[in-house]
Amino acid sequence: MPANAPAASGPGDVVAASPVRVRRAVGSRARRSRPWTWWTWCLVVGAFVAAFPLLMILFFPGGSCDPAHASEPNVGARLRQLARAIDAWETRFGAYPPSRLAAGAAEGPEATPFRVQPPNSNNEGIEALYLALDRADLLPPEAEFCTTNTDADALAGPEPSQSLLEFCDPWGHPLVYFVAADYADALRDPPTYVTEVGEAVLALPRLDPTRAVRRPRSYQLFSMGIDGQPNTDDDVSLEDDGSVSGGPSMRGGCGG
Ligand SMILES: [Ca+2]
Ligand SMILES: [Ca+2]
Repeated sequence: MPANAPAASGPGDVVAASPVRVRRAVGSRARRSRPWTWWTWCLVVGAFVAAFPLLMILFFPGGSCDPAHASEPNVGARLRQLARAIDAWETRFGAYPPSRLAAGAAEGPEATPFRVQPPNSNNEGIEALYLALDRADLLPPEAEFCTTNTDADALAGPEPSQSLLEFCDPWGHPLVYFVAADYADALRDPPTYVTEVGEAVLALPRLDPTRAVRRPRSYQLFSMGIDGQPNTDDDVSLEDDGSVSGGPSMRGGCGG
């Protein structure tokens, strides 16, 4: 041992004699308590952003009328939910729900005429569908998130305060509904629908390339699409086999 080396006679002396080991111990404690680095935050934020769409689908499967959440898959899911309710109504009453409010006098439960305040025939098909499903207690669970009242009307009579609602697409436009019995009248005199921005448009039953009416023995239910104009290329509709077609991204096989 060199003459000037300190004597290692106890634990405190060992630490004092090993400065490198002391620095390593101090460095290890510093690493354990060091706050997250910028790349750790990037990983966490990136994982949340990637998972956000999945969380939205899990918690809001039917989408909403908020245009910020609009997408073709959402409107496809919504059309299918309504199709299941319409089929249930048909099974119970032996006919598809009416697309005329006056038909409430002859079809469905509590068969009484529906009177509208202020008097109007806007959005009539989809309003009649909403009322039919509502009175049969067949509204989809998500209905409260996908209704609107673009023409600001209400039922008159025994329920004066009940708004006359329409099912809407994710862009806030009313869905269009026709039952087959009303196709001919609608082709001669197209009903008026009021879009999310208050524009009045005329909606026709959809035709196939041979100019024949689609779904001739049941009903038609479709979204006017993001342009808010019926019978254009971006419409999203329910087909005979229960699939959903139309809209820019639907052509690629996105079934909603
Ligand atoms: Ca209405
Ligand atoms: Ca359209």
